[in-house]
Amino acid sequence: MLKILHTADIHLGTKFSGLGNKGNLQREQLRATFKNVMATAINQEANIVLIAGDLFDANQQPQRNIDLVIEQFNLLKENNIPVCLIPGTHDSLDSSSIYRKVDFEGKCSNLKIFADENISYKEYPEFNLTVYGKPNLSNRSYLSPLEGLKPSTSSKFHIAMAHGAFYIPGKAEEDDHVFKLEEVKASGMHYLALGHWHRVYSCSEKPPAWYSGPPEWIPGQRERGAVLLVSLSDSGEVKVEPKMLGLRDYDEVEIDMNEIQDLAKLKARISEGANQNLIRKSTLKGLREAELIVNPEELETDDLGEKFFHLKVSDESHVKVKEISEATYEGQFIKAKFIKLMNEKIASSEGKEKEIAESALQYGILFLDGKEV
Ligand SMILES: [Mn+2]
Repeated sequence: MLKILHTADIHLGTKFSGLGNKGNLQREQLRATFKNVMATAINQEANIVLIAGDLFDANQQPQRNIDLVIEQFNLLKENNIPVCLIPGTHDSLDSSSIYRKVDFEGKCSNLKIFADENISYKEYPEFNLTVYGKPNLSNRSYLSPLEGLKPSTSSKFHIAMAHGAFYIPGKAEEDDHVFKLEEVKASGMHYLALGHWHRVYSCSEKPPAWYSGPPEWIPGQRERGAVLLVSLSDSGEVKVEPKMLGLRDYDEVEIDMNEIQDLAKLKARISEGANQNLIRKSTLKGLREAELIVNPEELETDDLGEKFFHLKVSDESHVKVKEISEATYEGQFIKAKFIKLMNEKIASSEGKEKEIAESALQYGILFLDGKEV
């Protein structure tokens, strides 16, 4: 039995400037979760650790992140655990790559970085395993990271690492290091450890090919990532067990202001399910009563904001105009005409279309009154 810890997209050095004064805390948490990933490999007695790209968020890194990686890889070494990595799209193997500036392999004898332009491999006879991979040479490429992949040794187990986008018709951008299901199927691998997509996702059952996602929350991520504990039995059976190690979580809540009568109700809605490790983006939509004054910045920083790790409130709602009738705007030809036309439209439509027409009337009046819409 062979046990692998597969991680990717850790993005050490992410700045988190969108988190304001909490950015520093999340930068530290990213480092802490990385340590936790390595500790998990040791606790779970993994035979090997695979990092499928984007260990770093950028090729420019503070020395302390470089030191952290070296320290942690050496911790694996003390526990007789080798580690393989490929440069991804954020830490690609270009001319200014961090992997050219720092001799990680010289400082961590248990580390293999796949740096050949084409697929290369490393054998681990003690595990009857061969690992395959190639680096991303730039942020963008039309080449498949699986091109040329095939079993090249007599090992029992063959495992590949790749960093790129799984081809889904109409979804993938052609120059995003795209690979196809056919390539996965024809690879002859027992498992493919993928990086690049920031979510846990299985592309193929046979052979299993998984994205792990980032272990800790990074900007733009909507679903929790994990590390994957992959066990391969002698009979060739593969088991993939996602383990959520990240501390911080993220969600988005949209609030229809048509349903909110006062500030207390608004606060109650925003704080539903709040916790100290949650990053929440609340967007206020629709039409709101004129009496209800909303100040996003105040909401973010007062007792409401303190219920979250970070709260962002965006106000996209508009004040409802009371009793719009032609009579109100008598003598104002354009407004009166607009109201007449819109009221006809409202009367003659139903369902979603009616709602849109009603909003259009409200927004149109705001606009004609010279308000910012
Ligand atoms: Mn990434």
